Amino acid sequence: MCANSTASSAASGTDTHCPYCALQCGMTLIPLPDSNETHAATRAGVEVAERPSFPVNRGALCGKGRTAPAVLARQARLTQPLVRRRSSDELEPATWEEALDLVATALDQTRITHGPDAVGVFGGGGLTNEKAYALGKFARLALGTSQIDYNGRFCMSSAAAAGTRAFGVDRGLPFPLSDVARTGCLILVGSNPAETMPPAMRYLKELRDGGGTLIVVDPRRTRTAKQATLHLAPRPGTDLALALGLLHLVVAEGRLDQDFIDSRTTGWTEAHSAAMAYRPDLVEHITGVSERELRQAVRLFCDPEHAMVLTARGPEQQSNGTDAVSAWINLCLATGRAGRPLSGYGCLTGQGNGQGGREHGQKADQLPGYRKLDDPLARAHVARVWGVDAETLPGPGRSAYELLDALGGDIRTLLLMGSNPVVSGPSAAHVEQRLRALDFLAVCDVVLSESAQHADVVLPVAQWAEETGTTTNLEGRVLLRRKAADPPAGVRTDLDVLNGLAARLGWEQSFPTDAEEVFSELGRASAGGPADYSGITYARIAAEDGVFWPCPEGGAEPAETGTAAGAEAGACTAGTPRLFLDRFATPDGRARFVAVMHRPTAEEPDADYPLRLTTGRVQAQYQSGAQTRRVDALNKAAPGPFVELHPRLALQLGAESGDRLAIVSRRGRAVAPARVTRGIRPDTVFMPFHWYGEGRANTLTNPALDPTSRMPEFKTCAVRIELAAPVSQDRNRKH
Ligand SMILES: Nc1nc2c(c(=O)[nH]1)N[C@H]1C(S)=C(S)[C@@H](COP(=O)(O)OP(=O)(O)OC[C@H]3O[C@@H](n4cnc5c(=O)[nH]c(N)nc54)[C@H](O)[C@@H]3O)O[C@H]1N2
Ligand SMILES: Nc1nc2c(c(=O)[nH]1)N[C@H]1C(S)=C(S)[C@@H](COP(=O)(O)OP(=O)(O)OC[C@H]3O[C@@H](n4cnc5c(=O)[nH]c(N)nc54)[C@H](O)[C@@H]3O)O[C@H]1N2
Ligand code: SF4
Ligand SMILES: [Mo]
Repeated sequence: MCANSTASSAASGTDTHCPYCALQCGMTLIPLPDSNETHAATRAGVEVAERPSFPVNRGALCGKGRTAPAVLARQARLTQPLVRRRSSDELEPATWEEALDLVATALDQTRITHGPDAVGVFGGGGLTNEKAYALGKFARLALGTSQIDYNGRFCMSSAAAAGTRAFGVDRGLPFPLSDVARTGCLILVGSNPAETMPPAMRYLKELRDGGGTLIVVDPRRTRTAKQATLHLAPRPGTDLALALGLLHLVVAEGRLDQDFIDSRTTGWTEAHSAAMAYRPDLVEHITGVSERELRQAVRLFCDPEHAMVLTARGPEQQSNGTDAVSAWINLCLATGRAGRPLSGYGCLTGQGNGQGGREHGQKADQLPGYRKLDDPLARAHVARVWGVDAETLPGPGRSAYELLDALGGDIRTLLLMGSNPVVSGPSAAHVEQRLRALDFLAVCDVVLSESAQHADVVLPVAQWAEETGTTTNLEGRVLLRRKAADPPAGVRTDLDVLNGLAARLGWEQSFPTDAEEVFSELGRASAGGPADYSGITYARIAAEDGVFWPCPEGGAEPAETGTAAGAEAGACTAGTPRLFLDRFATPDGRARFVAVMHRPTAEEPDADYPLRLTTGRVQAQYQSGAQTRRVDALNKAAPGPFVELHPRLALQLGAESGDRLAIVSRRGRAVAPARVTRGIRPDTVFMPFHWYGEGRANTLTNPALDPTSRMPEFKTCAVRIELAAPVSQDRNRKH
């Protein structure tokens, strides 16, 4: 059926993409000649080579991509199903038959005893489009539950919500990433690509080399911020006030693009009145960014012909995240920096399939093609493709954190596929306790993650280089990950797992195991929706190094479908590389201003918890670390948690680099060594969230949710710091 699904044995290697982040760097996997059974335990049968022809990363890879095959080796991963035995309360090896029977029985029993909504499903933005689609369909069809959501809720959901309300559709970047190098001024808000997407840094360098300017907004002086023309370092959680303050100055300094506002937007009057309250002195008071810096930012942003704003998790993972992104979008609209070549707003999506994973139905309120579950026409269309009555489809369910919080309450059984929330969820000790309170937990994973360790049944699955599937990168470019090696004996694909469970629940025919067959069904289900994939085929992706959605079936040939600007750029003419050049995706074709006002974070510092904790990433570890903490080279580069703090704060505490510090919030206490640096605000501390145990950052974080996106406030909570262990007396204290 699928020409690409057999392992390539070509000595020249197999072209594919990295398993990790949303840049989805192109790479070639070369078979290792001496990969025999002995070697297979400790190393993979392939190695990574550069693939310079792929236009996004042009050959460059970060250390995670280069070492990704290490997680294919047998010793790093699960190779047989595990079942918790009553006698020992331990996970012990089992056959696939037994494991699948147990899971199917638990799912079925829960439905019968407590109703279908007592079964929960939790997915991941790292799953391929085919898996995400099949998982959403499995929940609605085979389980009949409304209770499905996924970890993308913790990722870019605030930007998605703000993008949809402004532009009518949410595609992370509405233009190819390479456009960034040719704009006049780029504002990067709470984004640290030097750690999180290193190969993208070349576009920032090209921008600077070509005379463009870069503004970085980050409470920390990151390696990205060090490249900036101007670095603004607001207090965490105050981006909303900052963007409103910039808009206020744009008006005050006569920098509005009134023609653009009149011809291509609605809602300016209200947004304008809202912004007028944010005088520079007030904004300086809220954010800590000086009036002089605010004025400089407005000059840099408004002087050139083209300019862009890109947000990432900094402003988004806040209880005011959706409004914060709206405020940045308003700034773009008021200055005519949207819907034009080389200008616009975008969000840097995070996970490998962070874009596609949010389009095809593993989200609580969603049907494939970015359709809404509460839209009768969408229900009718998808029900037709699935061969069922639309009446039988459940309605929208709870958001990710609300779902996790309900485990052991009205949700009794959970199927977890593609996430490790015991490390990555907010208030993680509580999440862990909720997982333990379930009647039954089934986990499909590649490795025995910290969450899988709580399971009743663990199903070991194939990954990345061992199976074919598509992902959609941060530009909305649909890519083909090709199979390059056979999985170890004993593992099955996620599609096989869903098929095996569906068969036991009486739905086998609806869950094919061939990825290309699933993709073609996904295309039909998405037809006519905002994220229309119906014109995309594996062959077309292969021929064109990716196809940008929307790409309806029967649309013009690729070269014509690309807009004039797309054709001009040369590299990418497949599908729709650039959105909004003629009209926005709203009913009237106009972008919508949203009148937003600043509001403080859910937990402002006080006498007991006087500091702000923010969290994020380091280059050598990925997310919950489930995969990258199994790679020696990456552990060497980033061995464990730490807490970054300013020398002035360190002095107050009597601490220096290396001292064990206890960081305490209302949720709990974490311990990590100090890393003293001038590159952070003195009122703020930072921890990466990649580790479990005493250094787990998410023990501390606040699950306060944004009212629109339901995003938890990962990027700000109030903490205090104490020395965790006596400091030796004979040390020379200098900072
Ligand atoms: N090495 C590595 N790369 C990754 C990942 C990984 O885990 N490791 N994960 C991938 C995924 S899923 C994602 S979502 C992306 C995330 O990519 P990024 O968003 O670039 O990563 P973060 O480190 O979470 O946050 C970015 C910056 O936001 C800053 N920040 C904190 N609070 C605030 C605030 O209130 N306002 C502003 N303006 N900035 C703030 C932090 O100091 C940090 O430098 O990375 C992807 N790439
Ligand atoms: N404090 C704090 N917390 C955060 C964030 C933050 O900035 N600060 N960021 C949030 C963000 S943006 C994100 S995206 C989340 C991510 O956090 P998680 O959802 O925990 O993400 P991963 O660690 O990537 O977990 C993916 C799991 O799926 C497994 N896996 C990989 N590939 C496959 C596959 O093909 N099939 C199956 N079945 N399993 C697979 C991996 O082994 C791993 O166990 O963390 C969030 N948590
Ligand atoms: S930047 Fe992202 S996609 Fe590229 S090699 Fe690194 S982890 Fe992989
Ligand atoms: Mo993410």
